[in-house]
Amino acid sequence: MTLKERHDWTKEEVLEIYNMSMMDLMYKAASIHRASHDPNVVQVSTLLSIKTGGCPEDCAYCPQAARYHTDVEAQGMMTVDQIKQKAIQAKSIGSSRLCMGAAWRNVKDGPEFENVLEAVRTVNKLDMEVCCTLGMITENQAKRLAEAGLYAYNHNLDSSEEYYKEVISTRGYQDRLDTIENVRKTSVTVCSGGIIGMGEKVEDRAGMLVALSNLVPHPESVPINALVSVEGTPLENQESVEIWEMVRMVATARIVMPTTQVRLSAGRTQMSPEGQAMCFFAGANSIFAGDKLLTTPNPEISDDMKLFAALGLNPQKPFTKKSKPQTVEAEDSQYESLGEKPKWSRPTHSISK
Ligand code: SAM
Ligand code: DTB
Ligand code: SF4
Repeated sequence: MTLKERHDWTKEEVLEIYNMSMMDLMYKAASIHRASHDPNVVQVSTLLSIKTGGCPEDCAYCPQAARYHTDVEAQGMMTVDQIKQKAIQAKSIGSSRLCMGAAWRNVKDGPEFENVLEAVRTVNKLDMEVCCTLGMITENQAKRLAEAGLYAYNHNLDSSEEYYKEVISTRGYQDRLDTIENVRKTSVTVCSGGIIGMGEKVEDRAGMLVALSNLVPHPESVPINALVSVEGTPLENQESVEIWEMVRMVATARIVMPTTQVRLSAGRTQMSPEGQAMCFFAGANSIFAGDKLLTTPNPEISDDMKLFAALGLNPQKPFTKKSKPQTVEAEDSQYESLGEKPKWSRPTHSISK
């Protein structure tokens, strides 16, 4: 069965899928999943916060926003050597990808970005897929990351365009789309998804999936996060999502974006092994492993491996979906730091949360 990538899903169609009977929904999603993926293989990635906290943005869900009083201790940029050690550790637990996160609104040209580029070169040479999530980036910054050997760039749409305004006021949805477009001008793959459980309506979840599936081509990976409600953030009292909602969201993402890797991301500590198994059956084929996400807890690797063994799942090998990028050394680089001062938007609304 070859499945045509559709970019014209309507919100009504997506809602109809999301609201199907659970048995029909899981069966449909699992059938579509099998046409493009090995159902017994799950990608394992490790997250690493290379610059933590102190972020100027007001994302209502995020423990790293400087303006909220959370337990997160701000930490400056890690050295390349520290990052390399963490990458080696991640590889030893079976991760094929390292995703490096920085609590930045956007990338600024300068020594910290040069450090990130060097870290990308170093981790790519360890034969791991390298992903970065650094906030908004320009075309030149995306090209420099690609040259260093970046495999993927994560930049989430987070919710529907309408609900985004309720949880973030310091940047606009279009800035997110523009960054994704900048990544698309390079060979770097796109990782973009969002969060459920922030108080949004089911229509917003459908709206987010429509926005993601409108991207041409579809993002190679789509993380579905369940909100981790952190004390001190505006969303601290949000009730955790029910597993059924997670299964529905994963299954719907799988159906509208058949060849994408759908990642069961934040929120797994709240999910039973059986609940996670349902998500894998419904088309999730990627997880974050290791006892920490960026700043919040994640299941122990030993528990994940027990679950993999019980279900007969195998970790995906690196570069299964796309070949390893070449690393161009700094001295041979075609693109230089432009010292850009991009004008990312400054919306004027305030958030209701
Ligand atoms: N600062 C960069 C940015 O916002 O693009 C990169 C790091 S940011 C922490 C990456 C993503 O983590 C966010 O877009 C959001 O989807 C997710 N995230 C942050 N806090 C979360 C939380 N409490 N629960 C679930 N997901 C969260
Ligand atoms: C994504 O969609 N989820 C990850 C990754 N991309 C960067 C981040 C989850 C963060 C959860 C909150 C924390 O640990 O700080
Ligand atoms: Fe900053 Fe990213 Fe957290 Fe928003 S999600 S506050 S941009 S680290």
